[in-house]
Amino acid sequence: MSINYQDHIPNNVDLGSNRTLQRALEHWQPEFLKWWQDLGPSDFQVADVYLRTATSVDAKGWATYGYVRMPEYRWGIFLADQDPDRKIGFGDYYGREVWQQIPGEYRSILRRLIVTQGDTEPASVEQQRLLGHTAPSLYDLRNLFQVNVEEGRHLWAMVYLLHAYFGRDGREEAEELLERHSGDANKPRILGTFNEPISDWLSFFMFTYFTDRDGKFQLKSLAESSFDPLARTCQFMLTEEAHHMFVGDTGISRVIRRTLEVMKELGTEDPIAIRKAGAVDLATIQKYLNFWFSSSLDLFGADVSSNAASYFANGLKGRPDEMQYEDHLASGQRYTLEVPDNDGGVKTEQIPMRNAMNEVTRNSYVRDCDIGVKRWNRLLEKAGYTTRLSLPSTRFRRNIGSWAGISTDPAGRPISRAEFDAHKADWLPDEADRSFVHSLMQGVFDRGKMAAWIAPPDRGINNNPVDYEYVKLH
Ligand code: BYC
Repeated sequence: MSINYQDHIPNNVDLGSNRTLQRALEHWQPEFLKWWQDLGPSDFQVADVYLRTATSVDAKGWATYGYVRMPEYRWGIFLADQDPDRKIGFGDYYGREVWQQIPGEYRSILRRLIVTQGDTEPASVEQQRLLGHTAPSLYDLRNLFQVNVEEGRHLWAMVYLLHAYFGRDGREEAEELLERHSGDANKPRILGTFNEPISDWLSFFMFTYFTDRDGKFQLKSLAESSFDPLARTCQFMLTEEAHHMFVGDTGISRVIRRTLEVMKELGTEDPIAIRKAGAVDLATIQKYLNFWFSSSLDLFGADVSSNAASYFANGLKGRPDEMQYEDHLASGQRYTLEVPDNDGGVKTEQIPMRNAMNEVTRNSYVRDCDIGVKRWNRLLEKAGYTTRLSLPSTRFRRNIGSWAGISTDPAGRPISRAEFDAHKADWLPDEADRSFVHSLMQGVFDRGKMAAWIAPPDRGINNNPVDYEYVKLH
């Protein structure tokens, strides 16, 4: 079904034929807009931003580009087309018809999953709300706002499911999605990473590389769901999500490229000299990487999870790209896990495969993260330097799962708390690192100009030049 833009809420779910649902969502819409004004991007609401807007769910030509004031963005409800032959692809209901309605016994766990997913979307907008003021260029400012409006749309995607399939409970959850706030001591966002401040652009690029990539893997897992409307919703969200990770990937590449230029110009790798010249030294980049990667690893949940086992059994949430696995039941298999032996070492444990689904997904995620790191390292190699960036071990600085609270070095070697504390500033950004990075954050709003700590992108958006007026400030 094509997207109907005449409706108050653009949609391809024939909202007009369900007056009750339409009214409920129209009631939520002003609350969303109020939230956007209060906690969305600070200022810039009257700027004309060169944004893409979804106009169809086809893989080709699904979006148009044009100047939009953010509060006028057409946030809508778009589900990938229904496949009438789609069957449940894994778990105890393998091979049966997918569900168009939720079986009563799974209502509350499915609601919890949808709420958790939904909660991350406005959280990230809240985390990034002040970044516009320190954008390194109009190109970057536009990308920030593109990411923000699409996270807003992803919130709409989850709110639609809550309203359409969960009755009164769903409507209440939708309201609460606007009541919890990132970093709020009394009503924080559900998952840890989404309460971390993002107050500089290096963190923003790390977040869009590492944390949005968690989004990719969670959405892929939900796109396999036995509950078909959720699967179709997530399929389309993945189309938009790709750009967010691109922003992170190219953002980090551009920071590194600029650092390398400065290293070449100065003929030194000395971090102090590089900082003095206004670029981010590689050690600091590694520390930010360590911070955001380890925080994002926690988002996959515990490595041994009975929740994950029941999601898999019920078909509600599977493995990303389930098709790549031979055995879609995973009932007799076991998974070998490395866990702390509580004596300063490591031991292995065998657990049922279904209980290890969070870990399986986390492993796929780590492999995907590593692709970017390899690409960044090629920049270092080509420039003739031996320093390399790397992902820390999945045991490092964990707060969820078997390694939660266990001190290790970035290689994953268990160490004493005292040793960890002694080295902490070598591995993770400290106050001095953060204030240095903050000192670089000065907004650059002249057309075609770029802050000195980051290289320009290779190309602009939608075939426009890099110096295009991506945001018209008034
Ligand atoms: N922080 O059995 P466990 C995105 C909770 S990002 C705090 O280990 P389970 C985006 C967990 O909720 C993708 N709490 O975990 C990116 C559970 O609580 P309840 C977001 C945590 O349930 C950038 C309890 O611990 N989508 O889209 O197997 C910008 C025991 O849980 C954390 C999803 O997460 C944590 N890190 O799996 C914008 C998908 N980790 O329920 C957007 C939906 C776990 O007992 N969520 N807990 O009170 C899920 O699938 C699962 O809830 C999780 C955890 C993967 C998060």
